[in-house]
Amino acid sequence: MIQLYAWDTPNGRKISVALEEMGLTYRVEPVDITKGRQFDPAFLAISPNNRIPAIVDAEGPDGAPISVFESGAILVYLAEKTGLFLPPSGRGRVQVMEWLMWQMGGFGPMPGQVHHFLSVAEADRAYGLARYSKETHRLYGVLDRRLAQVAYVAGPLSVADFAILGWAWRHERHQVDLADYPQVRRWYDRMMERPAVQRGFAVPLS
Ligand SMILES: N[C@@H](CCC(=O)N[C@@H](CS)C(=O)NCC(=O)O)C(=O)O
Repeated sequence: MIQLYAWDTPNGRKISVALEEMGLTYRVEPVDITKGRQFDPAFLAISPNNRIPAIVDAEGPDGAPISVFESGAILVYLAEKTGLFLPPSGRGRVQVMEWLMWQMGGFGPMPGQVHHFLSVAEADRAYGLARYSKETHRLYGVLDRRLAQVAYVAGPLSVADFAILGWAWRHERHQVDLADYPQVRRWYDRMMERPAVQRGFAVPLS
């Protein structure tokens, strides 16, 4: 049994989608980040950066419990545990890692800043919103060009798609119209048609 510490956010949804796609049994432990529960000492013991998501797997690699924080590390951990959605070596693995790191370093932090600047007083908004919106659109363009060449970001369906999907799910909130990115639209619709993805987005996280 895996415990998923999460909230209903892009980074939380990446993991619920992955757990469903991998067919793993898990229990959700909601961490209400709107009430500061991410600073509770018990949560900090497994997630020292006071962010969701985190997991505790009662059966770690050596049979003993293990906790994992950072969504990218969790996705790699779960993929290696199950042998799914991440090749064990070679070029295929490199491509998954490239696109997973691309998401973790950009396609998440940048739209996240758009969400932030949309929420601040108008007087404080203009520079930050313009800067991070421009960068968010650049990243959607990168993704669109990639998806013109391949069905999924790393070729076969992988944990990198789950990571990117968590943020693309919020495209309306960061004011991106998928009609401007037709390859992303095609990929997004195809991903969202998957029954396990639908379960991953439906499971209550809050
Ligand atoms: N790099 C981290 C980012 C996680 C993150 O930013 N989580 C947000 C919710 S999506 C959070 O927990 N925020 C609480 C806070 O800022 O204190 C990951 O991918 O796991």
